[in-house]
Amino acid sequence: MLKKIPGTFFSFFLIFALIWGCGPKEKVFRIALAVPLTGDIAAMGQGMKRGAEMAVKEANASGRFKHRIELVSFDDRADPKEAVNVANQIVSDPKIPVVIGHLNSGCSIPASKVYAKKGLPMITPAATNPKLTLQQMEPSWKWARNIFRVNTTDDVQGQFAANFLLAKLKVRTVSMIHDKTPYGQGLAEEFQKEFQAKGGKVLSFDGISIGDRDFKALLTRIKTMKPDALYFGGIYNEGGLAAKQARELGLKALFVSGDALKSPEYLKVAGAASQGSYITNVGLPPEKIPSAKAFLDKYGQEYPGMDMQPYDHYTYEAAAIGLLALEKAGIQADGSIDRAKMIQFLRDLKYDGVLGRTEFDEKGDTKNQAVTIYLVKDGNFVPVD
Ligand code: ABU
Repeated sequence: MLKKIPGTFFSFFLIFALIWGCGPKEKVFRIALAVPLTGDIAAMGQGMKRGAEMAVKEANASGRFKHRIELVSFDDRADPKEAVNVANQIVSDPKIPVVIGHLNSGCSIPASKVYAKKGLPMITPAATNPKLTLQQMEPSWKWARNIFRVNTTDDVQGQFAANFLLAKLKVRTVSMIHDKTPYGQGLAEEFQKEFQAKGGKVLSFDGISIGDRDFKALLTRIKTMKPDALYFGGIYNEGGLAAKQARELGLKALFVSGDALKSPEYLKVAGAASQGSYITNVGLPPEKIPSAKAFLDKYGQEYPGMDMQPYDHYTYEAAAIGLLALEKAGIQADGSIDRAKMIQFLRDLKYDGVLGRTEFDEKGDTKNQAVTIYLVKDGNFVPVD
């Protein structure tokens, strides 16, 4: 009989732990992160995960929450269908007050409707296609305006690049390549509109596909047109190969692209051909924002030797803002989450963080419309004043 006591005690302990630790009374909130964690652009998604991890770690260490905060990461593989699957999993968890993501505009747009139907606030730190937030202003949008974005958009970024090329680099003609995604094509179209409106000439406008690896036939045709610049709308794998093959073919045009090439991965794929490229990114360089210093120092300590990807600090900020909305407006007396109150809190937000001041306009876009252009010099992105 005595021998049985420890076993019985252990069983009781186990049942108690299961009910208390993992059951409905568990004192935990889960911040969802939905980004590509595997596949061709996983490097950017993994960087975003590091940013979100830092925000969650800080929230737990601060003692602001009676609940433990957990980060739950979902891999959308940069695939719109998978993004919708992931979104359905996220909205079915009542312990999730907010979703941070997605990276791709092509994933964010379809997933956002799943979140909207359940009133779940969504904060993207990376998707730049303007339609993501604009769709909420349509009369057909029947739900709360739940979508927020801490980075500015491709209309702003495309216009900035067009004006910089015309005014500062005296570029008059461009050939354009895009990857036919809402981001790559959308950004290229915004650039094209502004460039032509200001007197520039677009000599060609061609779509390639994600996963294509050989652009030599297209680049050989473009070479015969002798453009001053080659503008690429897309992500670093295809963009890096296009830059590399253009150089190999002796195409002299300046290589220009957007935020999804502001990644160490672009430098690796393009190699020496990255030298002299001009790459825009949304926002100011974090090194130039005094309030970002603590984040940058901590990032170096937490992830020594890891290069920052373009959206790590944006994801940190988005997660920090989501957590603030949870703390100040979301948690109800009975421990449940009021997502509608969180959305209202985000509408009224004035937040000073690693991106500088974040306030959202009526669409849910940040009012911070800074864009920076970087020149690649000796394997580094150097901001151009
Ligand atoms: N912003 C560039 C990559 C993500 C996207 O908008 O598709």
